[in-house]
Amino acid sequence: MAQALVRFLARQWTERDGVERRLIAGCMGIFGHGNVAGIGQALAEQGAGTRDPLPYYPARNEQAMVHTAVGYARQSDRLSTLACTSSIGPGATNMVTGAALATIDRLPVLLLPGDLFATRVSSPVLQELEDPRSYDVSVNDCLKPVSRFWDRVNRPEQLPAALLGAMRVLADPAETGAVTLALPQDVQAEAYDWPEELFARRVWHVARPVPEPAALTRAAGLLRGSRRPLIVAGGGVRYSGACAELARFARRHGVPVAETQAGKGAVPYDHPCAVGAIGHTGTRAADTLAREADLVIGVGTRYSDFTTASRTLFRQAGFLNVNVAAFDAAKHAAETLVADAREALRALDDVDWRADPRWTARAAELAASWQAETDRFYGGTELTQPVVLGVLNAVAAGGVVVTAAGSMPGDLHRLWRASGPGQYHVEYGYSCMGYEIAGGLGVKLAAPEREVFVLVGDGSYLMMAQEIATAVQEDVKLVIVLVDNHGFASIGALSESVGALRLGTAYRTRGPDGRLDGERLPVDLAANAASLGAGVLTAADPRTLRAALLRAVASPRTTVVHVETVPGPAPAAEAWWDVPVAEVSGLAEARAARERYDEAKREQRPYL
Ligand SMILES: Cc1ncc(C[n+]2csc(CCOP(=O)(O)OP(=O)(O)O)c2C)c(N)n1
Ligand SMILES: [Mg+2]
Repeated sequence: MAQALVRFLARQWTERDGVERRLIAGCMGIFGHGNVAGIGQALAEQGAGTRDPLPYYPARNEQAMVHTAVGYARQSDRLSTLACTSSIGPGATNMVTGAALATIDRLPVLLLPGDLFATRVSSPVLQELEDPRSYDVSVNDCLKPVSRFWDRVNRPEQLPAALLGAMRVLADPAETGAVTLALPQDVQAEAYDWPEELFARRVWHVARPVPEPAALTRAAGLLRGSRRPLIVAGGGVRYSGACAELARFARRHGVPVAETQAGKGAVPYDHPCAVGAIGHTGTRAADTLAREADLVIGVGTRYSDFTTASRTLFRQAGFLNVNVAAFDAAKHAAETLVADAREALRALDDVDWRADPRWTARAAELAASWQAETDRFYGGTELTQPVVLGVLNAVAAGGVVVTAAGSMPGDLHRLWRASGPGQYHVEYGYSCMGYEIAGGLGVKLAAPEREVFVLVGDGSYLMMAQEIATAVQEDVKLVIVLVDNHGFASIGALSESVGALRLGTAYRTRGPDGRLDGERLPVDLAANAASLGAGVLTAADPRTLRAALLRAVASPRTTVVHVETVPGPAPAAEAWWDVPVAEVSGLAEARAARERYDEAKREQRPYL
């Protein structure tokens, strides 16, 4: 059965706009009982005699290999991804976090956890959960709520339907996410007479649904009634390949374009209508316009709380949502265009209408003043985090910057200048510490021609640095900028702002009074990176940082540039984020925080 599965996966293709790609371009994995004798044996046996072998990439941690598959899928605009095979038990549950990330980020990954014997003859097996209420439960059931498709193949006969169901969801732009096929270990090893057609080359045509005429008429009516429109561009713009259409639509109709984390880079930062990041991590330009806009045109966005500033940002606007997923289109009681972003923008482009020219001009002025502010943040002489980003931004032109959690996503969202699609890769649906290096590996596997710059904080690095070894093994070159501020700068600041006194957010030893306020931990992250096989460079000021980055770019091997940052000016939030504060407390700090919270909360709207 596992041999059939591997053979099938190697024969699946996607097609969009006449271009065909392998749907499953390879398989990440870690072997143990539950996959070594099934899929492991099948992967080992394929090869010379097979026309399209499935490349195999051994990883170090199962969560990380799902991140790698996600990075691969996102860089491939969801048209190609990787499979991930794990043993039963901990190998499988390690994938739960990666699966949640993929599903939240609307990115296709195929998970193949091993499972208990379908016959149950050897139960309880090593790592079996043993639910006393039902023998039909295994730890793989944890993957159900985080998967868009989940099936357990209890008999070989079930495999063909399970595979077709899995491929349909992986190739469906509206329904995609993690797809799990739980594979009982005995069934993987069973023989079965498969129909030859199962192994025929199969092409999954990725749909570009066009807008319904009546919905288009309603949308045109909304546009004509708007004088102060604002586009919120999400990840869907890029996945649909609609960046050029968006740039043209914005210019032609004079509509400012603000971007979410997933949408950043949809239009070049210097496009005449670009106003940059929106929301809690937004620019003053975009957030000011958001407060005044009379119509928000959401394109391919899921409207996370960071985008809407927890529903405080849009005060006068109605919503027109273009989304291939009806679920996202319907948010905020919007007028909906359930369609592919490129098709919808082409159709809307024909509407004879323009925004108020004073609004368009004001947006351009606000954007220019934000660019001047970015220059100020980028231009310091000390190694603050914005200065690190500025030096990197100048070196990284044309490359891809990758990060996920901590204080860098916010600074990057506001400051980073992306001049084209696919240059900005911040995982912010799950904002998962540990995504950075593993995800960057996936980006580079998908786009070997591009320089990939991974930005990782010391906290995230300590959570999941081990995939450096996988990058070394695969001779996949990453430039990893390790930004060391000795703890959780982001959560430290958040903790202070909610009256939690920065508890547990700095990496310190216990002091004499038992608090974690002693010496800095004697942890040498540069030595750690070198031990995993990376080249290591350090930088102490902007000049040496630039030199180190240029050396890392010139080097053929994965290189970690270790930077210790100093506290300094950084762009502040222009809009709120709802993090509830203790309603009663003995601490004056918490009481003051609650007062600020109650004040901000008054601005929250239901968007009905
Ligand atoms: C897996 C996971 N655990 C916890 C969090 C909550 N969290 C967000 S940022 C952060 C600290 C990140 O520290 P670091 O990587 O050093 O970045 P810095 O905040 O210092 O920039 C934490 C704990 C998270 N996002 N992901
Ligand atoms: Mg840190």
